[in-house]
Amino acid sequence: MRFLKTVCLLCITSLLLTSCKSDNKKEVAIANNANIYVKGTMEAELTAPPLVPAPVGNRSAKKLLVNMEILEKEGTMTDGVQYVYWTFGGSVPGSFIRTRVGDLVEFTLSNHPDNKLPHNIDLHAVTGPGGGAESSFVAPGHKKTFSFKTLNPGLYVYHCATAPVGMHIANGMYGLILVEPEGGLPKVDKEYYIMQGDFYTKGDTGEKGLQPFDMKKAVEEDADYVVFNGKVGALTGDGAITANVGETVRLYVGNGGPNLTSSFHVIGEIFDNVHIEGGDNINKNVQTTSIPAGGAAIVDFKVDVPGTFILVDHAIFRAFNKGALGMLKVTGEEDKALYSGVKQEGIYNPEGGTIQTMPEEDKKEVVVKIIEKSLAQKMKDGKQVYGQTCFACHQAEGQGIPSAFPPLAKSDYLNVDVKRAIGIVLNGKTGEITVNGEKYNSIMTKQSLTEEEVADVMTYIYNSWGNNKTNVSVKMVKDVKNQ
Ligand code: HEC
Ligand SMILES: [Cu+2]
Repeated sequence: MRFLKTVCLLCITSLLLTSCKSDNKKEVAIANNANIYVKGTMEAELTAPPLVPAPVGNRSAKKLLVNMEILEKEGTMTDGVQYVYWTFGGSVPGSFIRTRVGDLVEFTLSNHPDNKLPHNIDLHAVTGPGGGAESSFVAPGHKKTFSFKTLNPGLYVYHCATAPVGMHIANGMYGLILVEPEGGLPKVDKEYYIMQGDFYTKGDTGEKGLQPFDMKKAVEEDADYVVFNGKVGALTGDGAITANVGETVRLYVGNGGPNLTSSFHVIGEIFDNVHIEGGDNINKNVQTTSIPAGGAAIVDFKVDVPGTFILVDHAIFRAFNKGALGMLKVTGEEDKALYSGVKQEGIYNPEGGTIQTMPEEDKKEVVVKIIEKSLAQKMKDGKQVYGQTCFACHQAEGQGIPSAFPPLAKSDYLNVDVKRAIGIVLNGKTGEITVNGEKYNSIMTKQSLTEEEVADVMTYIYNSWGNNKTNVSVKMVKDVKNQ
């Protein structure tokens, strides 16, 4: 008995000792960081997304002055939809702050006199009560200064923590602060700042006008918009981030929330390295990384082939219906050994089991004689084609989806020019178009339909939902095809 007790005691003591040891290591590291000598003062460079300030490199720890101004201002959520954003530094997400471990950050938060509300800041990089929130609470027309030492390297979210906290965050009050390790992160060619956020408006997704915040939807986590960098399309078109073939790209990705976790993914790329949750752990060869609300990740990858790579929240309806979609445009030489593009396009014939080349010329001869179907028959067949292909984008009643897919119901664009409409279905369409006064700038892919199917589906569309009742014949389709 006595012997057993002694053994047990020994066990427990050794267990305690080992666990103390690993705790100690961390404490020692942080204590060391706490002791890092601060040499000189400098003003922090602050940048609006998608840009980041220059790397710290091997500069020594400094007293770093951060001057941030809070601005409440109206901005564009998507075409025709305005929103009053509350911002750190005038942008959503707020200005990027870049520090190194051991810096003594002297933070001054100014609340512009035109603002209506008090605000503050909670930086996850701060070791201290409320992450600075208590010391930084500031009324309009005032400023507050507090300081903190950066003890833990990593990528951290900051946000406003003034009640109602959820509402301040939902209105755009979040951003990222990077604490680089001693000597800085490994050098890369391009660095960008991206932050996801979910937004809740009184009107439905895409409903026009100045949209107020909707508390009920926010509580129910029923987001109208899920976007990168504060608005639909912030990172598409002219806003796309860029790189050249052969370069390494690092993305500092944050998630402001307030509610939704991001399944961050770049279509056509694999992350070579992911600093999981913005910390020290590096995971390699990752397809999609999970970024919690109030969390971040650092991802990097080399771009090997040219093209447009789409950044998404892979909870995919958010990408295609709520705005969580951005673009990385890579220019440079193709490398067919790495990515071939379409090698061969042909007709798949399950009966014969072989792939043949497209017999474009022959086909023309085979279908010379076509007996036009009755309107009723065309409507029936066209409806089926619609349900199989067009429906996914243009929706069941041809109503479309605001700022993504134009309506086919009562579409002035459709009704004014039947040849053009047939051409779009035959050849696809890119570039800006205006339908019923709304602008669309997206991509409709070429539909692989027979001429008869095109005639049927166009007839169905023209004879539904208040359109002009054109009866589209196979001959009309042929004419457009051959013109
Ligand atoms: C993958 C999504 C998608 C599918 C599937 C699709 N479209 Fe489209 N369509 C679009 C987009 C996007 C545009 C706008 C293109 C632009 O911005 O240049 C468009 C534009 C159009 C237009 C002209 C604009 C208008 O509203 O009148 C017509 C007509 C049209 N599509 C018909 C069809 C028909 C018919 C089908 C099915 C056979 C179809 N589309 C399938 C996405 C799609
Ligand atoms: Cu606030």
